[in-house]
Amino acid sequence: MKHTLPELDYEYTSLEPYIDAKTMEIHHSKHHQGYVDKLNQALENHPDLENKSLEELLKSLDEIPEDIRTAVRNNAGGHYNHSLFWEIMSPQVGGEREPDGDLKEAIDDAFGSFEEFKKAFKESALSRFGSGWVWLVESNRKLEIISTPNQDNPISEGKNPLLGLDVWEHAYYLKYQNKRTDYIDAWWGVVNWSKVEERYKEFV
Ligand code: MN3
Repeated sequence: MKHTLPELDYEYTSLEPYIDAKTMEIHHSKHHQGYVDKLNQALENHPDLENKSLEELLKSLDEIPEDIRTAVRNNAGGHYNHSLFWEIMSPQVGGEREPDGDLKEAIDDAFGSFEEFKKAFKESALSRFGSGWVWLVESNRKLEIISTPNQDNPISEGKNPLLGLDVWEHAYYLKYQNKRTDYIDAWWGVVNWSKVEERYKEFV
């Protein structure tokens, strides 16, 4: 079974002005497609791995044959990370965007408040040197913020990603150039918290 590029639930223009259409188009149709293609290529002569889910591949990277381990790590990671990224964003429908219900409670418990959470998340995103991701993860029924380099995924550390922000330059450079901080501030405007809460409920 070949891995395929997931379709978006919205248009490339839908996240404007927070994320511009050109960035969305290149990011989805070129970058993400590239991870999917390279993953399929890496798995081509490994029928035993072809039917594994991305989670299964990422959970036990040390069981992947050495000659394709790096390719799987980068490209199964890239495929999973971007699929999650598209899913936890949605067009702005007006009003303040905030977590709700059990997830809100868990965020308040772990970080003090939503504002404190956003501050810590941003700090982590700004201190990630070079390319990588920042995550809100669930681990042993607790929420944490972690960051990973390249396309590494929290699943490989035994943690469940609920929300992830891509801080590779390709995610923001066209619109925000070197201003990663503006990109992070804007991004809160398109986070789909009900999707994040759905994921949270799967794990707790
Ligand atoms: Mn990306």
